[in-house]
Amino acid sequence: MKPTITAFERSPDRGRGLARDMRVRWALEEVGQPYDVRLVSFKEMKEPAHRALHPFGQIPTYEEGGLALFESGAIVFHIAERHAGLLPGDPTARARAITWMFAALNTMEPPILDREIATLVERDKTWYGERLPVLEDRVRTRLGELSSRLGDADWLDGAFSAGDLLMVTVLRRLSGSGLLDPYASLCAYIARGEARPAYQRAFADQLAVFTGKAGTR
Ligand code: GTB
Repeated sequence: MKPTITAFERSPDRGRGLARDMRVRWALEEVGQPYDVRLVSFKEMKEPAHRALHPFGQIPTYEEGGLALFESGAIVFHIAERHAGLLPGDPTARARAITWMFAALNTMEPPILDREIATLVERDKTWYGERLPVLEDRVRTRLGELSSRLGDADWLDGAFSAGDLLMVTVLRRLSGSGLLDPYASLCAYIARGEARPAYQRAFADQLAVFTGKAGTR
């Protein structure tokens, strides 16, 4: 059955692929699963019909037959479990790839998000100038640790996996911040992810929403 996902009708990122439907689109493209997209406004997201799918009134959601999911990580995991291509078959390699999915969302994303939120909503606070360097140091610490682990490998643990997919989407949230600049291997890692044909299709589709040229796949 063809799944339907939700995405912003008008994404605040202006088509830069930073909203979390991007990771779901990318996962679906990696496994070759066609999907439909239902675009929702900020108002619709908070209405009962959408909250029945997503208790927090957000995007993305995923509907497939009688199944309704929210949380981008859970959706990507579901896609990776149901289709070949995003998780290794070997049980131990699979467990390690899943560990990287959690690391992306639970260890890397929180400090990146804390910094991003501060730059968006705390700029006018008297303490912003003191807080920002603290938040940026926390991000740098994680980037340094991740960079050390990646070394000169292409992907975090052998072949490309859902762990890399989530990690690349999380790291992309730092684009334009300058924080990635000292980490050439992480920049190359992101570029490798972005060069994947499945990423490019997903990116083009979410950009088409912004430019008003969207269809369904
Ligand atoms: N933990 C949830 C998940 O992973 O699915 C978080 C979902 C979430 O934060 N959704 C956001 C949302 O619906 C969109 S992605 N926000 C509306 C609301 O809460 O009312 C977050 C996002 C938004 C904008 C940008 N941007 O402009 O760059 C980037 C990321």
